[in-house]
Amino acid sequence: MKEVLKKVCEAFRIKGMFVSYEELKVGNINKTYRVTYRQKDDTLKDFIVQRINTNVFKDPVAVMNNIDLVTEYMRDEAPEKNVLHFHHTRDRKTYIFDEDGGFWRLFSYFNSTTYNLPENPEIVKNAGKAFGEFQMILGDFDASQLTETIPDFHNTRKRFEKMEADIAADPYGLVKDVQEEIDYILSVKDKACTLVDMLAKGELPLRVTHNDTKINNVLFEKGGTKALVVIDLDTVMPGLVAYDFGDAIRFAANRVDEDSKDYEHAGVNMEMYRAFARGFLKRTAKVLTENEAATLALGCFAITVEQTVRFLDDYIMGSTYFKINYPEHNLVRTRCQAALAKDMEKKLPEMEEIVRHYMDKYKNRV
Ligand code: GN1
Ligand code: MG
Repeated sequence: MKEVLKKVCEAFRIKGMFVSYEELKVGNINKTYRVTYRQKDDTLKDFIVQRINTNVFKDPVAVMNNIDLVTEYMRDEAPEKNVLHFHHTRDRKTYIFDEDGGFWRLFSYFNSTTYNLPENPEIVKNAGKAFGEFQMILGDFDASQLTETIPDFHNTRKRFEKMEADIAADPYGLVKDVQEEIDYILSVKDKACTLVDMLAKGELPLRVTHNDTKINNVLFEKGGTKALVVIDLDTVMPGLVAYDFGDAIRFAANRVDEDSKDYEHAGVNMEMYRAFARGFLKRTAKVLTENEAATLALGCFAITVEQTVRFLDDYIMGSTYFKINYPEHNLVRTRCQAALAKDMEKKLPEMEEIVRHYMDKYKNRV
């Protein structure tokens, strides 16, 4: 691995001496390494080197073009903010292909801390602000410039259709073991598809969204609560604001980790929900439409059901999409998401009330 990483770093014109590398176990899709170089002045400098999963991102060049456009726009629009900085090769590209067709990119490492299940509401509120702000900075970005790198990424109805076809095909004979999960998901199909149906009817606007608002995609100052930068721009595409809001809640306000087998304890931590809603709405309340505000809480449920569908579908199809550590990993993830979705359904009125509260509070502030 060392030789491969060294070559990638050389292609991106990293100077000095290769010291060490470490694979970072983050993300379910790409491979990520932190590489350390000793520079001329004897100091150490870290870089993040990533191999993009081209099974998931079929057109990785388009992914990088999207990122170039978005980061350039953000630097121009909000020069005081941190933005990811991808390094260029000699021929001014932000990526290289290796001899095996592997697709690589490199960016400077931020000395920072990430959180998966923060217990401190201040951190969650600040993540809400960071994602809300991200949304606002890109408010006037011309979405038609972006390639839809994963078509229908958060089209919940299409996700259901694909899963139902895969259940019918059942190539590995696994369906018989997951009937309970299937029954639950299908029973909430229409409710979970409410937002995409509203979008199709023109009742919700399409915005430029992040589409992967897990809290570990926000880097915080080392050991602290201040958000530094939003990362993982691979899926920045046109989307629904409620799905960005919802995906963040799905991950950061769950009582247990996404990979947890402790399904019984999965559920919304309302303190964290409130904290995120507060931060997010502080930044976005002024521009959200009535319908958007009214569907933010439902968006949490919708994206959680969608994620259940995606994990279950991958399980049925032999787990080729999400990285797994053991054969039932995607089934465990399915059960955990389903338990969270059930708890969200119960708490929906309370979740809606909290959104309304912060909408009223921040909408008319100057
Ligand atoms: C994947 O790789 P990561 O962790 O950034 C996935 C998201 C899922 C998430 C679930 C391109 O994100 O959509 O919500 O796993 N990314 C892609 O943890 O499918
Ligand atoms: Mg991602």
